[in-house]
Amino acid sequence: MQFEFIIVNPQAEKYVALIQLNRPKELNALNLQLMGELRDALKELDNNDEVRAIIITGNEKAFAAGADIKQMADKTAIDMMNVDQFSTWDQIKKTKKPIIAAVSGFALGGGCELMMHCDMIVASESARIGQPEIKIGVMPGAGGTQRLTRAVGKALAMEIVLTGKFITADEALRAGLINKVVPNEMYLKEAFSLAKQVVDKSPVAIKLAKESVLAAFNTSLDEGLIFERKNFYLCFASEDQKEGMKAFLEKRAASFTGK
Ligand code: DAK
Repeated sequence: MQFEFIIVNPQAEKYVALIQLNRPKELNALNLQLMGELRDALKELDNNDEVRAIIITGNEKAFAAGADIKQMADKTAIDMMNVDQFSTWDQIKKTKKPIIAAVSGFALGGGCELMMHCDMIVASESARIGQPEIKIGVMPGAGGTQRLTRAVGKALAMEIVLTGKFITADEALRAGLINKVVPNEMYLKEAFSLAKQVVDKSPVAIKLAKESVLAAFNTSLDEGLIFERKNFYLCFASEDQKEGMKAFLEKRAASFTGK
């Protein structure tokens, strides 16, 4: 998979794909081409049976410093509305395989929103996270007000969105926004280690479990419980369920095929 602004390795490790955002001079600002490439890569990786988890990363200085301000500065409201950006955000949302963000440096604006679209987040100590759109006369537009508020609660979300302040990785961890903070040289390694703990499980059960956790954001508790139950029953249609339980009873490691 050849792209200009992202580097994709479908087999960075066994069953684990890596997408690296690659506009380092612009701190990985998310221009439209990069977003289109990200959409196409995610779609392809989601359909690739050899991929069971996807890591999205940037570089040590920046995960992504937001949407490309140069590209947006002169746009009208109608231009913004007509740009096909949501196809990428929608693709991230509908990707069935787990996505892990490996974040170092700036994760701001659209970069923070991209990070929050991922299922788990590993950050380096130097990560600086925020929604600074307010400082340039706008506000979050790709889910920041909604996902951040659900993750960290109203008080901190208001502070981040209304002042544009950055929070540190430790603050993000304490607020429940991210999974782990590790020394700078470890964040990518830690993301692979987390991915490894996912990809040796049943891909069928992983997909159904991811879908069920995400359903919690859009349903009442009773609806969510019904959804979960149906996905639980569906696991029993898989060979992986038979293999998983048989392996447990035979006291051996299970070998899951995703069937
Ligand atoms: N866009 C374009 N270029 C950027 C950029 C960005 N967001 N962030 C940094 N750069 C560029 C800088 O212009 C500079 O380029 P040159 O001047 O060298 O050509 C280079 O990257 C290095 O940046 P700095 O010189 O500023 O580096 P510093 O270390 O001094 O500062 C910084 C780093 C991250 C604090 C600073 O660059 C900064 O404040 N950047 C802007 C952060 C920001 O405001 N982000 C939010 C952007 S608005 C939507 C989808 C998405 C969005 C909205 C709607 N829809 C689907 C509806 C998202 C909106 C946003 O993210």
